[in-house]
Amino acid sequence: MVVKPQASALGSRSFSTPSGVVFENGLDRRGATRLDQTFLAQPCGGHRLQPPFPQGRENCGSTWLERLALKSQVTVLSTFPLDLMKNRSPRSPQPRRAFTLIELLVVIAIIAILAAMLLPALSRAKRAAQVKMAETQIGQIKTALTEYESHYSQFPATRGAMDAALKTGDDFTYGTAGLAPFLSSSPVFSPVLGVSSGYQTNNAEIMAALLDLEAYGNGMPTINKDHVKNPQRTAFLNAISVNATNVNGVGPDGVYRDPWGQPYIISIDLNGDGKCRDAFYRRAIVSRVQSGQPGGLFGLYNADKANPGSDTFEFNGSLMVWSAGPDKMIDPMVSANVGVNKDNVLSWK
Ligand SMILES: [Ca+2]
Ligand SMILES: [Ca+2]
Repeated sequence: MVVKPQASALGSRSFSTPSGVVFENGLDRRGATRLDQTFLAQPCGGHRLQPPFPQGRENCGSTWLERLALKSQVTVLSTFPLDLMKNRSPRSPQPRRAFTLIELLVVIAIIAILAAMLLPALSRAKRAAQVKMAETQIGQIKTALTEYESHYSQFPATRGAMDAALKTGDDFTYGTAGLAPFLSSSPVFSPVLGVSSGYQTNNAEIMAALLDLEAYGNGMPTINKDHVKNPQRTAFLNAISVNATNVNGVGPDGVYRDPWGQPYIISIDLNGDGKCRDAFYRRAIVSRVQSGQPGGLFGLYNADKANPGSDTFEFNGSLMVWSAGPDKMIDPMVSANVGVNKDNVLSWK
Protein backbone atom coordinates (compact mmCIF):
# COMPACT_ATOMS: atom_id res chain seq x y z
CA MET A 1 0.00 0.00 0.00
CA VAL A 2 1.24 3.46 -0.86
CA VAL A 3 0.31 6.45 1.25
CA LYS A 4 0.94 9.78 -0.42
CA PRO A 5 0.53 13.19 0.98
CA GLN A 6 -1.48 15.60 -1.11
CA ALA A 7 0.93 17.67 -3.06
CA SER A 8 -0.92 20.90 -2.57
CA ALA A 9 -1.16 20.44 1.14
CA LEU A 10 2.48 19.51 1.57
CA GLY A 11 3.71 22.31 -0.62
CA SER A 12 2.35 25.14 1.44
CA ARG A 13 2.10 23.37 4.79
CA SER A 14 -1.15 25.29 5.15
CA PHE A 15 -4.55 23.63 5.50
CA SER A 16 -8.10 24.69 5.90
CA THR A 17 -10.66 22.29 7.29
CA PRO A 18 -14.30 22.25 6.22
CA SER A 19 -15.16 23.88 9.56
CA GLY A 20 -12.93 26.79 8.72
CA VAL A 21 -10.05 26.02 11.04
CA VAL A 22 -6.79 27.11 9.47
CA PHE A 23 -3.61 25.15 10.05
CA GLU A 24 -0.25 26.58 9.18
CA ASN A 25 2.97 24.60 9.28
CA GLY A 26 1.02 21.85 10.93
CA LEU A 27 -0.20 23.99 13.85
CA ASP A 28 -3.74 25.05 14.58
CA ARG A 29 -3.58 28.78 15.07
CA ARG A 30 -6.14 28.56 17.85
CA GLY A 31 -4.66 25.73 19.84
CA ALA A 32 -2.13 22.97 20.18
CA THR A 33 -3.66 20.45 17.76
CA ARG A 34 -1.43 19.81 14.85
CA LEU A 35 -2.47 18.83 11.35
CA ASP A 36 0.42 16.83 10.04
CA GLN A 37 -0.59 15.36 6.72
CA THR A 38 -3.49 14.59 4.52
CA PHE A 39 -3.06 11.23 2.94
CA LEU A 40 -4.69 9.51 0.03
CA ALA A 41 -4.78 5.86 0.78
CA GLN A 42 -4.45 3.65 -2.25
CA PRO A 43 -4.40 -0.06 -2.54
CA CYS A 44 -1.04 -1.59 -2.81
CA GLY A 45 -0.50 -4.49 -5.19
CA GLY A 46 1.11 -7.83 -5.15
CA HIS A 47 0.11 -8.71 -1.58
CA ARG A 48 -2.03 -11.61 -0.65
CA LEU A 49 -5.54 -11.14 0.73
CA GLN A 50 -6.18 -11.71 4.38
CA PRO A 51 -9.37 -11.79 6.39
CA PRO A 52 -11.21 -9.86 7.73
CA PHE A 53 -10.87 -7.62 4.70
CA PRO A 54 -13.41 -8.29 1.97
CA GLN A 55 -12.48 -9.68 -1.36
CA GLY A 56 -11.15 -7.08 -3.76
CA ARG A 57 -9.18 -5.21 -1.14
CA GLU A 58 -5.59 -5.85 -0.44
CA ASN A 59 -4.12 -5.90 2.98
CA CYS A 60 -0.58 -4.84 3.47
CA GLY A 61 -0.84 -5.47 7.16
CA SER A 62 1.89 -2.94 7.68
CA THR A 63 0.30 0.31 8.76
CA TRP A 64 -2.74 1.29 10.76
CA LEU A 65 -3.56 3.91 8.14
CA GLU A 66 -4.47 1.22 5.66
CA ARG A 67 -6.88 -0.39 8.08
CA LEU A 68 -8.38 2.97 8.93
CA ALA A 69 -9.29 4.27 5.53
CA LEU A 70 -8.50 2.27 2.47
CA LYS A 71 -9.13 4.21 -0.76
CA SER A 72 -10.10 7.30 1.12
CA GLN A 73 -8.63 10.53 2.23
CA VAL A 74 -7.34 10.43 5.75
CA THR A 75 -6.64 13.50 7.82
CA VAL A 76 -4.11 12.87 10.54
CA LEU A 77 -4.34 15.04 13.60
CA SER A 78 -1.78 14.72 16.32
CA THR A 79 0.18 16.66 18.86
CA PHE A 80 3.42 14.99 17.87
CA PRO A 81 6.10 16.79 15.94
CA LEU A 82 6.06 15.98 12.27
CA ASP A 83 9.62 14.81 12.22
CA LEU A 84 8.97 12.46 15.07
CA MET A 85 6.25 10.73 13.09
CA LYS A 86 8.30 10.57 9.96
CA ASN A 87 11.63 9.47 11.25
CA ARG A 88 11.64 6.95 14.05
CA SER A 89 15.23 6.35 14.77
CA PRO A 90 15.98 3.77 17.41
CA ARG A 91 16.96 5.22 20.76
CA SER A 92 20.45 4.65 21.84
CA PRO A 93 20.53 2.86 25.21
CA GLN A 94 21.44 5.09 28.13
CA PRO A 95 23.63 3.63 30.85
CA ARG A 96 21.78 3.39 34.20
CA ARG A 97 23.44 5.42 36.90
CA ALA A 98 23.77 3.76 40.30
CA PHE A 99 23.01 5.50 43.62
CA THR A 100 25.98 7.12 45.21
CA LEU A 101 26.89 6.38 48.81
CA ILE A 102 25.79 9.85 49.88
CA GLU A 103 22.39 9.40 48.26
CA LEU A 104 21.92 6.08 50.02
CA LEU A 105 22.89 7.62 53.35
CA VAL A 106 20.40 10.43 52.82
CA VAL A 107 17.62 7.93 52.09
CA ILE A 108 18.53 5.88 55.16
CA ALA A 109 18.58 9.03 57.32
CA ILE A 110 15.12 10.05 56.07
CA ILE A 111 13.74 6.59 56.82
CA ALA A 112 15.29 6.69 60.30
CA ILE A 113 13.75 10.10 61.00
CA LEU A 114 10.32 8.93 59.86
CA ALA A 115 10.59 5.79 61.99
CA ALA A 116 11.65 7.86 65.00
CA MET A 117 8.57 10.03 64.52
CA LEU A 118 6.22 7.09 63.98
CA LEU A 119 7.31 4.65 66.69
CA PRO A 120 6.36 6.83 69.69
CA ALA A 121 2.93 7.40 68.18
CA LEU A 122 2.46 3.64 67.72
CA SER A 123 3.63 3.02 71.27
CA ARG A 124 1.16 5.56 72.65
CA ALA A 125 -1.66 4.02 70.63
CA LYS A 126 -0.80 0.51 71.90
CA ARG A 127 -0.66 1.73 75.50
CA ALA A 128 -4.01 3.51 75.18
CA ALA A 129 -5.58 0.35 73.73
CA GLN A 130 -4.22 -1.73 76.63
CA VAL A 131 -5.51 0.73 79.21
CA LYS A 132 -8.91 0.61 77.53
CA MET A 133 -8.82 -3.18 77.65
CA ALA A 134 -7.93 -3.13 81.35
CA GLU A 135 -10.81 -0.73 82.05
CA THR A 136 -13.18 -3.04 80.18
CA GLN A 137 -12.03 -6.14 82.02
CA ILE A 138 -12.18 -4.39 85.38
CA GLY A 139 -15.77 -3.39 84.59
CA GLN A 140 -16.57 -6.98 83.62
CA ILE A 141 -15.16 -8.27 86.90
CA LYS A 142 -17.29 -5.81 88.85
CA THR A 143 -20.38 -6.77 86.85
CA ALA A 144 -19.73 -10.48 87.35
CA LEU A 145 -19.31 -10.04 91.11
CA THR A 146 -22.49 -7.98 91.29
CA GLU A 147 -24.44 -10.63 89.37
CA TYR A 148 -22.99 -13.37 91.58
CA GLU A 149 -24.09 -11.43 94.65
CA SER A 150 -27.57 -11.07 93.14
CA HIS A 151 -27.77 -14.83 92.53
CA TYR A 152 -26.44 -16.05 95.86
CA SER A 153 -27.03 -13.04 98.14
CA GLN A 154 -23.34 -12.96 99.04
CA PHE A 155 -19.99 -12.43 97.41
CA PRO A 156 -17.89 -15.49 96.49
CA ALA A 157 -15.64 -15.32 99.55
CA THR A 158 -13.97 -18.37 101.02
CA ARG A 159 -14.07 -19.30 104.67
CA GLY A 160 -10.56 -17.93 105.11
CA ALA A 161 -11.46 -14.52 103.71
CA MET A 162 -14.67 -14.39 105.73
CA ASP A 163 -12.88 -15.29 108.95
CA ALA A 164 -10.28 -12.61 108.27
CA ALA A 165 -13.03 -10.01 107.77
CA LEU A 166 -14.78 -11.10 110.96
CA LYS A 167 -11.55 -11.05 112.90
CA THR A 168 -10.62 -7.51 111.92
CA GLY A 169 -14.10 -6.12 111.31
CA ASP A 170 -12.73 -5.04 107.99
CA ASP A 171 -12.99 -5.79 104.29
CA PHE A 172 -10.77 -8.13 102.28
CA THR A 173 -8.33 -7.55 99.41
CA TYR A 174 -7.46 -10.32 96.96
CA GLY A 175 -3.92 -9.18 96.33
CA THR A 176 -0.61 -10.68 95.27
CA ALA A 177 -0.34 -13.50 97.79
CA GLY A 178 1.49 -16.49 96.29
CA LEU A 179 2.67 -14.29 93.40
CA ALA A 180 5.60 -12.02 92.77
CA PRO A 181 4.76 -8.71 94.47
CA PHE A 182 4.43 -5.55 92.45
CA LEU A 183 7.59 -3.66 91.77
CA SER A 184 7.94 -0.51 93.80
CA SER A 185 9.90 2.68 93.35
CA SER A 186 10.38 2.70 97.15
CA PRO A 187 13.20 0.21 97.66
CA VAL A 188 12.42 -0.46 101.31
CA PHE A 189 8.80 -1.38 100.82
CA SER A 190 7.37 -3.86 98.35
CA PRO A 191 4.05 -4.93 99.71
CA VAL A 192 2.06 -8.09 99.41
CA LEU A 193 -1.49 -6.86 99.55
CA GLY A 194 -3.91 -8.19 102.10
CA VAL A 195 -5.42 -7.55 105.47
CA SER A 196 -3.32 -8.03 108.58
CA SER A 197 -5.27 -11.06 109.69
CA GLY A 198 -2.77 -13.66 108.63
CA TYR A 199 -4.85 -14.83 105.70
CA GLN A 200 -3.87 -13.63 102.24
CA THR A 201 -4.67 -14.81 98.77
CA ASN A 202 -5.09 -13.61 95.20
CA ASN A 203 -7.96 -13.36 92.73
CA ALA A 204 -7.80 -17.06 91.73
CA GLU A 205 -10.40 -17.79 94.42
CA ILE A 206 -12.74 -15.24 92.87
CA MET A 207 -12.20 -16.60 89.36
CA ALA A 208 -12.92 -20.17 90.47
CA ALA A 209 -16.35 -19.08 91.65
CA LEU A 210 -17.16 -16.66 88.80
CA LEU A 211 -16.02 -19.10 86.08
CA ASP A 212 -17.34 -22.17 87.93
CA LEU A 213 -13.94 -23.90 87.85
CA GLU A 214 -13.47 -27.10 89.85
CA ALA A 215 -9.81 -27.33 88.87
CA TYR A 216 -7.33 -24.75 87.63
CA GLY A 217 -5.49 -25.13 84.36
CA ASN A 218 -2.55 -26.70 86.18
CA GLY A 219 -4.82 -29.42 87.59
CA MET A 220 -4.92 -28.11 91.13
CA PRO A 221 -8.37 -28.17 92.76
CA THR A 222 -10.10 -24.85 93.33
CA ILE A 223 -12.20 -23.58 96.20
CA ASN A 224 -15.20 -24.43 94.00
CA LYS A 225 -14.79 -28.20 94.15
CA ASP A 226 -18.14 -29.91 93.65
CA HIS A 227 -19.44 -26.45 92.65
CA VAL A 228 -19.80 -25.46 96.29
CA LYS A 229 -19.31 -21.78 95.44
CA ASN A 230 -21.46 -21.86 92.33
CA PRO A 231 -24.21 -24.50 92.69
CA GLN A 232 -26.09 -23.20 89.66
CA ARG A 233 -22.90 -23.66 87.61
CA THR A 234 -23.29 -20.27 86.03
CA ALA A 235 -20.41 -18.61 84.19
CA PHE A 236 -20.63 -15.03 85.42
CA LEU A 237 -17.46 -13.85 83.70
CA ASN A 238 -16.24 -14.14 80.13
CA ALA A 239 -12.45 -14.27 80.44
CA ILE A 240 -9.98 -16.03 78.17
CA SER A 241 -7.82 -18.84 79.54
CA VAL A 242 -4.10 -18.67 78.79
CA ASN A 243 -1.20 -21.05 79.33
CA ALA A 244 1.20 -18.50 80.77
CA THR A 245 1.41 -16.50 83.99
CA ASN A 246 2.69 -13.28 82.48
CA VAL A 247 0.06 -12.43 79.86
CA ASN A 248 -3.49 -11.09 79.81
CA GLY A 249 -6.11 -13.68 80.76
CA VAL A 250 -6.75 -16.37 83.36
CA GLY A 251 -3.54 -18.31 83.74
CA PRO A 252 -3.02 -21.97 84.67
CA ASP A 253 -2.90 -20.85 88.32
CA GLY A 254 -6.39 -19.37 88.01
CA VAL A 255 -5.17 -15.78 88.40
CA TYR A 256 -6.74 -13.20 86.09
CA ARG A 257 -3.99 -10.88 84.83
CA ASP A 258 -4.16 -7.49 83.18
CA PRO A 259 -2.78 -6.61 79.71
CA TRP A 260 0.67 -6.15 81.27
CA GLY A 261 0.69 -9.59 82.91
CA GLN A 262 0.01 -8.41 86.48
CA PRO A 263 -2.85 -9.68 88.65
CA TYR A 264 -6.02 -7.66 89.02
CA ILE A 265 -6.48 -6.58 92.62
CA ILE A 266 -10.01 -7.08 93.97
CA SER A 267 -11.36 -5.75 97.24
CA ILE A 268 -14.79 -6.75 98.50
CA ASP A 269 -16.96 -5.33 101.23
CA LEU A 270 -17.08 -8.33 103.55
CA ASN A 271 -18.11 -6.55 106.74
CA GLY A 272 -21.37 -5.61 105.06
CA ASP A 273 -21.39 -1.85 105.65
CA GLY A 274 -21.73 -0.98 102.00
CA LYS A 275 -18.24 0.60 101.93
CA CYS A 276 -15.07 -0.93 100.59
CA ARG A 277 -11.59 -0.51 102.01
CA ASP A 278 -8.70 -1.66 99.84
CA ALA A 279 -5.43 -2.79 101.43
CA PHE A 280 -3.38 -0.35 99.33
CA TYR A 281 -5.67 2.63 98.76
CA ARG A 282 -6.77 2.72 102.40
CA ARG A 283 -3.37 4.24 103.18
CA ALA A 284 -3.56 7.93 104.03
CA ILE A 285 -0.25 8.67 102.37
CA VAL A 286 -1.65 7.23 99.12
CA SER A 287 -5.23 8.50 99.08
CA ARG A 288 -5.38 11.72 101.07
CA VAL A 289 -5.73 14.97 99.19
CA GLN A 290 -4.16 17.03 101.94
CA SER A 291 -2.47 16.01 105.15
CA GLY A 292 -4.87 16.02 108.08
CA GLN A 293 -7.96 16.26 105.88
CA PRO A 294 -10.51 13.43 105.43
CA GLY A 295 -11.00 14.07 101.73
CA GLY A 296 -9.41 11.50 99.48
CA LEU A 297 -8.28 11.23 95.88
CA PHE A 298 -10.61 9.89 93.20
CA GLY A 299 -13.67 9.99 95.45
CA LEU A 300 -12.28 8.10 98.44
CA TYR A 301 -12.64 9.52 101.93
CA ASN A 302 -11.37 8.79 105.37
CA ALA A 303 -14.01 6.97 107.41
CA ASP A 304 -12.27 7.87 110.66
CA LYS A 305 -12.91 11.59 110.69
CA ALA A 306 -11.53 11.91 114.23
CA ASN A 307 -8.18 10.65 112.95
CA PRO A 308 -7.87 11.92 109.39
CA GLY A 309 -4.30 10.70 109.20
CA SER A 310 -5.24 7.07 109.79
CA ASP A 311 -5.16 4.45 107.07
CA THR A 312 -8.92 4.17 106.80
CA PHE A 313 -9.70 5.66 103.41
CA GLU A 314 -12.47 3.82 101.64
CA PHE A 315 -14.86 3.82 98.70
CA ASN A 316 -18.60 4.35 98.96
CA GLY A 317 -19.49 1.03 97.34
CA SER A 318 -19.03 -2.71 97.73
CA LEU A 319 -16.26 -3.37 95.18
CA MET A 320 -12.87 -1.96 94.26
CA VAL A 321 -10.97 -3.51 91.35
CA TRP A 322 -7.71 -2.15 90.02
CA SER A 323 -4.53 -2.77 88.06
CA ALA A 324 -0.97 -1.53 88.59
CA GLY A 325 -1.08 -0.13 85.06
CA PRO A 326 1.40 -0.14 82.18
CA ASP A 327 4.47 0.32 84.42
CA LYS A 328 3.47 -2.73 86.56
CA MET A 329 4.45 -0.77 89.64
CA ILE A 330 2.88 0.75 92.73
CA ASP A 331 4.38 2.85 95.49
CA PRO A 332 2.80 2.88 98.97
CA MET A 333 4.82 5.96 99.92
CA VAL A 334 3.45 8.45 97.38
CA SER A 335 0.02 9.78 96.43
CA ALA A 336 -2.32 7.93 94.12
CA ASN A 337 -2.04 10.62 91.47
CA VAL A 338 1.74 10.88 91.14
CA GLY A 339 4.73 8.70 90.27
CA VAL A 340 4.19 5.05 89.51
CA ASN A 341 0.69 5.19 91.04
CA LYS A 342 -0.50 7.68 88.47
CA ASP A 343 -1.01 5.13 85.67
CA ASN A 344 -2.85 2.59 87.84
CA VAL A 345 -6.23 1.66 86.35
CA LEU A 346 -8.96 2.04 88.99
CA SER A 347 -12.60 1.02 88.90
CA TRP A 348 -13.54 4.12 90.93
CA LYS A 349 -11.51 6.69 89.02
CA1 LIG B 1 -16.84 -2.52 104.19
CA1 LIG C 1 1.56 1.90 88.18
